Amino acid sequence: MTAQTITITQPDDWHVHLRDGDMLNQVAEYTARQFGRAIIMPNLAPPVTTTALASAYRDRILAATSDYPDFQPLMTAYLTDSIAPEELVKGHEQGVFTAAKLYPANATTNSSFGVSDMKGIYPVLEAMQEIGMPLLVHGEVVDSEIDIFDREAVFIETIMAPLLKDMPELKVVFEHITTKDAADFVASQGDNIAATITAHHLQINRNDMLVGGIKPHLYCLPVAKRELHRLALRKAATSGSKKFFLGTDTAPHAIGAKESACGCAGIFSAPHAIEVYTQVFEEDGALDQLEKFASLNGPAFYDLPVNQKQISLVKESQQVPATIGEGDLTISPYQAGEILAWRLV
Ligand code: OTD
Ligand code: ZN
Ligand code: ZN
Repeated sequence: MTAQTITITQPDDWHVHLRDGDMLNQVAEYTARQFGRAIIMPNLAPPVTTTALASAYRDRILAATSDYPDFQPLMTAYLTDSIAPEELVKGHEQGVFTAAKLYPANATTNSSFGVSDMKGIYPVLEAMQEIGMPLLVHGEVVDSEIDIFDREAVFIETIMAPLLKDMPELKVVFEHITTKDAADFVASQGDNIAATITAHHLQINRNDMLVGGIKPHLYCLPVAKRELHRLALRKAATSGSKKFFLGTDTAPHAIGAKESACGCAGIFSAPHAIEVYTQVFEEDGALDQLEKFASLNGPAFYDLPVNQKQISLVKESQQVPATIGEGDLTISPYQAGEILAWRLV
């Protein structure tokens, strides 16, 4: 008997952290070997705030992925309190910036330059609304009084809903949603609002991270929530709704930075991302919806053509390596040492 195989349009990853320097060179090919395009997050230190910085970063990514010459990094601008609307419009017109990223100040890794006052960047958001440039949002409030597990739900109420009321035509991607609240909110909005969902948030809940010993490699932001939220995310991803698409939020940190008294947030899921998503869709009896989520809904939202190539996955088990990379940059990948059901051909 030959193993089951599925073939789909090549997917894209609509949310990726590739880092820079040696780490970039170590991790970038894992994304480029699976995905046609990737939305590149701008949270470098210092962040990618200008067209010139983004253009130079894109060149470094292209150099790091030269074995995959068809791979296209799509760049994003990091919004700050002081970014000028003209800079964004210029970068978008020149084909450098595909989108702009909103980090509430200090919400996640390298986000201290993020936005502290939404109203302060309204001129920027109005310009984006005007030219149809998507706003990508890390949707968590950062107020110290708000419980970490409630930060996404409170963001919807206090920031996202008022923003969409003021900017009804703005295209917004609610990135890496982790709650039923966010899935329901996105589903209830117009076609200009969509969301990415990570592979890990479809598989893990907060017990996986905290029960039986703390698992630092499953710590990320937004943090995994309770089981009812995981189930709601699976329902949204596999529903066939064009509002939900693939974004791994792969975010590599060296093992030492994760296994620490103050461990960094981030899960490195790039090496086997498409296999993990495929497994999730198969488990939910929704393999027929995988191509929409992974390869069609994203380009439709971003007004880009779908990829010409196809990829195939075969139902053959494989073991995720215990570690990836070398020396100081050794990383523990998502599901290190575990067995996956599918393999990218
Ligand atoms: N979450 N880690 C990182 C970013 C994401 O919020 C995110 O997009 C990172 O390390 O850059 C993380 O846990
Ligand atoms: Zn984020
Ligand atoms: Zn991210």
